Amino acid sequence: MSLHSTVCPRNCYSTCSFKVHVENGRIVNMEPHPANRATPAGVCLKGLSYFERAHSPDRILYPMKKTTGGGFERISWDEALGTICGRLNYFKDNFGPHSILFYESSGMAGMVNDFSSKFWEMFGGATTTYGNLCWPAGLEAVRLTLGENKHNVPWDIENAGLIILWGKNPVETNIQQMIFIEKAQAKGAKLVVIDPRRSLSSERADMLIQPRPGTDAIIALAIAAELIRNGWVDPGFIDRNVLGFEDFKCTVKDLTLEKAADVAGVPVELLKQLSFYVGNLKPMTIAPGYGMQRFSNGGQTIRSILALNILTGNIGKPGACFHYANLQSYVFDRVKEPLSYYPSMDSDGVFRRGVSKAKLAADMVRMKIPELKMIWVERGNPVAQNPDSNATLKALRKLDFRVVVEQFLTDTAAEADIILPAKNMFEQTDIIGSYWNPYVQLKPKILEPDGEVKPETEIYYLLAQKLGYSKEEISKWLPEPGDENIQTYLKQRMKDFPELQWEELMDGPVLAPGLEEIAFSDQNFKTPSGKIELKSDLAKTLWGVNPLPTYEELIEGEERHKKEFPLQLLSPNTKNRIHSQFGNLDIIRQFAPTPTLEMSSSDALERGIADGEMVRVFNARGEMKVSVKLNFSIRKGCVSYYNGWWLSEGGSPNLFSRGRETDMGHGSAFHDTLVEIEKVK
Ligand SMILES: Nc1nc2c(c(=O)[nH]1)N[C@H]1C(S)=C(S)[C@@H](COP(=O)(O)OP(=O)(O)OC[C@H]3O[C@@H](n4cnc5c(=O)[nH]c(N)nc54)[C@H](O)[C@@H]3O)O[C@H]1N2
Ligand SMILES: Nc1nc2c(c(=O)[nH]1)N[C@H]1C(S)=C(S)[C@@H](COP(=O)(O)OP(=O)(O)OC[C@H]3O[C@@H](n4cnc5c(=O)[nH]c(N)nc54)[C@H](O)[C@@H]3O)O[C@H]1N2
Ligand SMILES: [Mo]
Repeated sequence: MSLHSTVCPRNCYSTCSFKVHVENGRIVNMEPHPANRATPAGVCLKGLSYFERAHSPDRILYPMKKTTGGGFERISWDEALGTICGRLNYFKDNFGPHSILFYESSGMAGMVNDFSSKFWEMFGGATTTYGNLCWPAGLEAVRLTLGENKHNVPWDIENAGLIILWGKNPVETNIQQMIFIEKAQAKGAKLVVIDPRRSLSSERADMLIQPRPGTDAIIALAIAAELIRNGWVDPGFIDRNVLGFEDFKCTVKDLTLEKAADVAGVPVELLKQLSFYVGNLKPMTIAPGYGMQRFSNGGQTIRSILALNILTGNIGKPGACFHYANLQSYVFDRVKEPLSYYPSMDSDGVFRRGVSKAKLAADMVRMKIPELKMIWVERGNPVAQNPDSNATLKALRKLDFRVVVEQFLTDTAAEADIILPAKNMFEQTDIIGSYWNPYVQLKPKILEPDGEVKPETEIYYLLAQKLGYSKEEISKWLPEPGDENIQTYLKQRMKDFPELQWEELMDGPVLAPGLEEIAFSDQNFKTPSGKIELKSDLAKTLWGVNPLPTYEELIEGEERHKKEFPLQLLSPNTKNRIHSQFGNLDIIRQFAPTPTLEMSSSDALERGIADGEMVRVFNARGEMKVSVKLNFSIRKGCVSYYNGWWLSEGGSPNLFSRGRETDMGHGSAFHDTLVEIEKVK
């Protein structure tokens, strides 16, 4: 038996460290890794399901090709790569390399992913994507205001006197954060949750405010105005550090709590109480979620909420923090959110072209000169996870050829002409950063894959050989097959950081070099003015939004749509999945066997719908039939359906979402979505 330290590479805040015991090529046990102060409790249910996931009978273990009947049959690697090579050459010769779309997403984190882009660069380019489905509106909002995305270490929340989970549901999405929240509560901290749903996190809270979705900015701005009126601000901090306070004060001065309560549909008493808390309970940590910024006004909303930390001086001190994203552990790769990759001839003479992830379907169809002919999908499930599933299916079907690298037969893999079997987390060495905990972590290769699974690096290497590139040429771009070559590459990259030693990383997590436990404690802000930019001219220049934080009405929330499709569809994350992963495993299915839509009893009553009945959910873009669960915990006028369900399991919430970008950062406004619901007769 052997024991290994490793880290979960899923796209999740926690990025838990854990130890695995391996016997006869299989995992037999897992335990928490005590060296990670942020994740001492070990992995969640999904982590435990890695037992099943690694050896699931449903896992794709061999290259497959689509049969004429629409099913899949096993083929050899030689045939798979030969076919792909033929198509790549044909499209490149006849239409140019940009007729091929390289689509990658967030299914597996790690530095080694960079080699995928290297292959396409070697190939002569390809159309790629820009933006991101997840968090970029908020990232850009924080970057514009504070200059950088970083926050205090997770365990610092214990020092807070007031914690606001503003549109974040850590009981499901960041379970380890609850450890520190509960410690703070034990010391007397107040916990406030702001969420249209009575989420599992709100069960632990002192106060729950349930706003109409997309109205958080007006709540934050009205509270800001109240703080200014009552003198509950920190003038010393503002004088020293803040640009634009007077302008801000001027724009919010007439905004009342009554007005915000009216727009957001919440009791004004709660806003009064919350204003008092924000102004008087110190220090304050606000943990804003990513769910809340997936609206057309998402960036401005995050800027508005951040204003509360700024006015009260709750930045750069223990317990005082805006916990959006902590990118301090990405030491190798300062996360760069590309502003845009519109077709351009760059100064290096290379033609680059990108499609927006948020508008994937529409952009794919729109591409001309050259038109898209082929897609290569890796680490993503765009049919289920990108907006407007029906449009995505249509765009995929319009292509001549589709390759999907996958572990399971997802909705996207089902569209492929060729599926290549993808590695899992135990089958290749990599280094993993986290956007929440502050460690650099090593994920060693500890299992030989079942079947004929190969990591992407090897797939690309073999493909390059098939395409006729010489060994010398390939070696400029890709490592030779074999995990030892990956390790050599990672060790090479680590040379810049003497604090990071391979042997230590093999034992467990290592704090990121240069880590600031209390972010911004030096009051150094990397904005154009060097101050916190409450007023950001860059916000206007780059994104055309007001330089000051403002409240903007949601686009799809206009009255004309409200009549036809009166219900706002929320599609939050569930503890049972990471997006579209894990739901197909038996261990998870026992807790979530079938997709269910949550609806308020009062909306159901108006439609003659009873608990447990089948309903038809529909809007202009799609429909699905699922069972309904009635409760009083969701705000009237909203319905909720977890994202991650596959179309083939009953329906994705993205059947209804529109491909639309957020106000900044090229994010995706998934939650600006309206539907109607009727009983299935
Ligand atoms: N178990 C699990 N954990 C995960 C993930 C997962 O899929 N499963 N995904 C990871 C990833 S990639 C991400 S991006 C994060 C997301 O982490 P979170 O942001 O915590 O997750 P969400 O469920 O998207 O949104 C949180 C809450 O926002 C609420 N909400 C929706 N609209 C509004 C609004 O207008 N205002 C307010 N105030 N609240 C609103 C929802 O009801 C939901 O309860 O989680 C990460 N962790
Ligand atoms: N309606 C709605 N839609 C949403 C959201 C929402 O809140 N509402 N949230 C959005 C957010 S925040 C995110 S982050 C995205 C996530 O959406 P995606 O980025 O598409 O991620 P996943 O669904 O987690 O994983 C995609 C696939 O990667 C595969 N995979 C795992 N490891 C590997 C590997 O090593 N190699 C290869 N080739 N494949 C691998 C998995 O099997 C899985 O099928 O969804 C977005 N979609
Ligand atoms: Mo995400």
